[in-house]
Amino acid sequence: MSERTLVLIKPDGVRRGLVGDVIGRIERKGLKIVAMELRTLDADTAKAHYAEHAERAFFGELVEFITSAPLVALVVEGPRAVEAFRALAGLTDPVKSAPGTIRGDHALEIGENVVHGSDSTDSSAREIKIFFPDRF
Ligand code: DAT
Ligand code: MG
Repeated sequence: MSERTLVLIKPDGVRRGLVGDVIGRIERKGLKIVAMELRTLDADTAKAHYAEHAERAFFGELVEFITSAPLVALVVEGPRAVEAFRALAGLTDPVKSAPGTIRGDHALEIGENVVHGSDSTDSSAREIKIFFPDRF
């Protein structure tokens, strides 16, 4: 059964010229891009997106970073798209991520780990509504 996930190519990924790499991996996997936009987030949108982390010590830094420069937001669709993209992305900690994954190939720091992918279909529904309120 087809599902949708929200993918972000975070400001570090855009700044480092990794948009093509990430999109290429999504397409080669067979997932379909059904929405895509380059934009700079305002603080309220960033806080809404990361609401589950509001009490964490790194929340301020996280909001600062994700609003610091343009990111690319995508809605990606396919069979088990949530799990499929999380597998492409690798683990939250890039050093623990296997080479061959986006984070395993491109990052060293937890705070600058190139991409976001929704962690469940409940999360993807919530996140897609934040980024593309009128589209789905
Ligand atoms: P993921 O992005 O793999 O879903 P998460 O939802 O636990 O990970 O955290 C969201 C983002 O917050 C993560 O991509 C980077 C940042 N983050 C998580 N844990 C962190 C930590 N211990 N220190 C700094 N930033 C952290
Ligand atoms: Mg998460």
